[in-house]
Amino acid sequence: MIDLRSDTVTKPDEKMRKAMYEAEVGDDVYGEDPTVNKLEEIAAAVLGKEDALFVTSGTQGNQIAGLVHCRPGQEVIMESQAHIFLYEAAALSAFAGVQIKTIDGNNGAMNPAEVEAAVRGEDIHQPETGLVCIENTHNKAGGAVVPLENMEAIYQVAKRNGIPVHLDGARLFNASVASGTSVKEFAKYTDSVQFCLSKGLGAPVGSIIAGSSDFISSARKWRKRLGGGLRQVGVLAAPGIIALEENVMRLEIDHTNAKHLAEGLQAIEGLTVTNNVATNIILVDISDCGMSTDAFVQQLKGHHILTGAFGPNTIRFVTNNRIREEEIHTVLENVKKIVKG
Ligand code: TLP
Repeated sequence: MIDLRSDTVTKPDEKMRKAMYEAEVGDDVYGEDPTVNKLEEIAAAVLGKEDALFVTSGTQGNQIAGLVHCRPGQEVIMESQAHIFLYEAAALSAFAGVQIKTIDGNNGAMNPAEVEAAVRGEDIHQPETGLVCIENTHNKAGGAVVPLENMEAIYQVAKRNGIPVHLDGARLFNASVASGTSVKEFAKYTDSVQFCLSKGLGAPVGSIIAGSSDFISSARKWRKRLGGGLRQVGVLAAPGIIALEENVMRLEIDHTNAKHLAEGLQAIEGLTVTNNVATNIILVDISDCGMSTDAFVQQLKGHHILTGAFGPNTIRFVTNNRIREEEIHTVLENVKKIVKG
C-alpha cells in the first residue's frame, strides 16, 4: 500500500526501535525518567522556551494548553478551520468549559485586525477572551505556512489585551523547513506551543508542549488529571529524540514529493489542486470528475493507494517518510486510470 492518508501513518524505523529497546527509563510521574527528561530539555531548547512536557498526543497537548490558560466561561479565538475547532471532538468546551469564537482566515492566517475586533470588552453579558490559538502549518488550508509577521502581529494584539497565545504547531517543523524560519522564531510569538513528534518527524507516539516554567508545572498537573502521567515512558521518548535530532531536515523530501504529486494531479483533467502546496499536504477538488469522494477513495484503494476525503468534494494527499519519490509516478498513473474510468 502507498499510504497518503496522513503523515501520522509513519512507522518507527530500525534506529528508533533499537533506541526504544535500549532506552534508560524511570518513573516519569516522579520526574525520574532520564530519557523523557532529555527529550523535554532538547525540545525546550529548540523552541527557546523555559520548559517542555512530553504528552501523549497533539490533541492532549492542545487541550492541556487550553486548560492551563483558560477559566470556564471564557472564550477562545481561533481560525474557523482550526484542528482544535473541527477535529478535537469539542474537547475545549467539554474539559476547559470555554466557547470558541472563530475567524475565517486567508490561507490559514487570521487577520490581526479581526482578532482585535473579536476580543471581548468589559460587559456583564459577554464571556472574557481567555486565549488566542494559531495553527502552523494549517492543516485544512493544505499545510499552509502562517507567515511569521502574521504571528507577530496577532501576538501583539493579544499582548495589548493581556491574552495568552497558544500555537497548535502539530507540523511546526514543516513550517520551519518550508519557510527557512526557525521554530524558535515562530515560538517567540507564543506563550505555549504544541508540536507532534508522531507526524512527519516519524516517531510512533507523542507530542511536546512548551512554555514558561509556570505554564509547564500547571500543564504537568493537568496531564496527570487527564490520566496522561505515564511511568517508564522513556521507551516512547527515545524515538522522539531521534525524530528531533535526525528527522527535521528530511521533511524537505516530503515537501518536494508533494510538489511533484501536486503538479501531476493538476495536469489530470477533472482534478483541481486547490491549495498552494508549500509543505506536505495536497488538497484536490474532484467535483469535475463525476465521482463522489467515497468512490474516489475506494477505487484508489483498489489500486493499493490510500487517501482520505477531506470535505464534500475534496481529497487530501499527505506525503510522509514512507513515500518514496518513485511512488509518486505510480500514484499519478493510478489516479489517471480511475478518473478516466
Ligand atoms: N491531524 C490528523 C487528523 O486529526 C485530522 C491528520 O491526519 O492530519 N493539530 C493539527 C493541526 C493536526 O493536524 C492534528 C492531527 C492534531 C493537532 C492532533 O494530533 P494527534 O493526532 O496527535 O492528537
